[in-house]
Amino acid sequence: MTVQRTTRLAALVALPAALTLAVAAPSLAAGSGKAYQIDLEQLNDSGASGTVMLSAQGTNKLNVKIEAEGLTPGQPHAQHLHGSTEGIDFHCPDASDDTDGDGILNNTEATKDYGDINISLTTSGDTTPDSGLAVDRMPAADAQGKLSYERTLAVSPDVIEHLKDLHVVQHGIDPNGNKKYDFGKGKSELDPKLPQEATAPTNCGMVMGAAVGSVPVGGVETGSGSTDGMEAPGMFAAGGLTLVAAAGALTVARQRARRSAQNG
Ligand SMILES: [Cu+2]
Repeated sequence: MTVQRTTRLAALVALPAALTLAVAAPSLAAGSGKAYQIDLEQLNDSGASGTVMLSAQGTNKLNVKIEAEGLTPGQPHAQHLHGSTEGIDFHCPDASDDTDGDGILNNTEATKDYGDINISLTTSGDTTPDSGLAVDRMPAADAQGKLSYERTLAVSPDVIEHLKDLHVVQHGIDPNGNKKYDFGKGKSELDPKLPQEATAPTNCGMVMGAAVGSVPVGGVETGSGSTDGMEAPGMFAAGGLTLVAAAGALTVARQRARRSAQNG
């Protein structure tokens, strides 16, 4: 009798624990690899900041969550994982890397520090460096300059292995505060048809520390587990800028940087 009651009691006590485990199971499964939090810090005095969570899922999937603010309102922001998965050490640049001294740290100057595009953080489709300026598949900031992004990407095991060697960079600045990309700071060094404002980096973040199984920051919806990514409706209605044309230029710059990285 006593034994029976104890057993029943144990079962009752165990039940909430089992429920808790069941609820926690998806995130445990998602955290079967490493998870890193990254703080995005402004470049070019942009005032753009943010938080990123990179969560490995197994050996070939990566969940990326970004919550950023202070971006150019209503405009698309190209965003990438920069750096090398081959043991080359890159880092985020600072103002001293403005080597031509024109007051703007452009992508070419910054690439010496943060490396080539490794993964393009698009909202759908291709994520290779070729989509680096596929602006119709890049997220746009809302009217308040805020941007939310989440996508689970198929990646190579190299990426998971070297996750902490990669940096997150968002592009697009608005020094004159007119809420669009204009030629106030001249032409982009990547493509003279584009404003420098559209391609210059606005922030960069490096891995600050491991946080396996920690809760994503910023309250982004979780648990999709899909590799399709999250589409933000109407994000490019206000875009209109032909950044796609610069994709080729960026690819050239990337290849050049890779060669110099290999040579150096
Ligand atoms: Cu980039």
